[in-house]
Amino acid sequence: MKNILITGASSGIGAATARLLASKGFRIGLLARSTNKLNALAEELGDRCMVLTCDVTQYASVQQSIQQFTSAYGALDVLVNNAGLGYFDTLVGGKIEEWHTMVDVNIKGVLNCIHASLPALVDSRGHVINLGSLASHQVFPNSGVYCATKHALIAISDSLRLELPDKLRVTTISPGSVDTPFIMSTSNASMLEQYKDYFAAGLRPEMIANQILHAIEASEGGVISEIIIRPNRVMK
Ligand code: NJP
Repeated sequence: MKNILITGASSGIGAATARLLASKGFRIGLLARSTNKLNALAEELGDRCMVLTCDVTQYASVQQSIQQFTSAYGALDVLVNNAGLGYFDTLVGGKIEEWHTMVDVNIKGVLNCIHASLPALVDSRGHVINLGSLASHQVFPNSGVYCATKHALIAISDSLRLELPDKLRVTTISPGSVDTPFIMSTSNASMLEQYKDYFAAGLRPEMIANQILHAIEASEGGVISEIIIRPNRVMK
């Protein structure tokens, strides 16, 4: 049974993934900042999971969480780098603090988790799964900085794969819009109004969880390096 750490497990795709993987008998580390939400999820999932309250932008806290996880479970087999956020806005009207936050969480947070867990992952010949996006491949209006952060994840995934081809499996999961609280971070009221229904009509988070499970269960000798999953509708 694999030991799997999921960042951003308190909500949306991360919580759906934790539910699915726990139902398959994996041991799960639930990492995010919202302790109450994580505790509620842990109660639902039973004793095969642990709560790790952590802000991925804080390297010392990430290190401590990974240490806690490996001490308790003996190994780390899969890191799901799912914590992330996006603020919809134009570049011209955008807020610098929001740009910094997206870079801090979506890029530096992912790098913090990879750096702190790489020795354990190499030991277990483990698997890194990074939550990219269609925005890793395409630039959409009103989300330039978010798209830049998700483009960076492709470079990070590809670099890991190139450097450690026989020691690490690396997968990028790139969804289109998913119906989660993700869009609610947007502070620009007219953008929120513009995109709310669009995200509500997106993929179900459970569909992304299924793809993460599929990548984890892929047979040895082959690696699913990327999965792109889009809602089957016309893009506006
Ligand atoms: O969003 P949401 P999703 N430290 O808001 C956590 C990507 N994606 O599930 O800390 C630690 O429900 C936050 O936890 P908390 C997206 O870019 C989405 O949709 O307690 N954790 C929560 O658990 C992201 O990478 C769509 O507030 C931090 C989680 O992140 C991933 O999917 C489309 C944190 C966010 O849950 C999951 O997003 C797409 C921090 N500093 C890609 N900051 C989409 N929804 O349409 C946030 O292509 N979190």
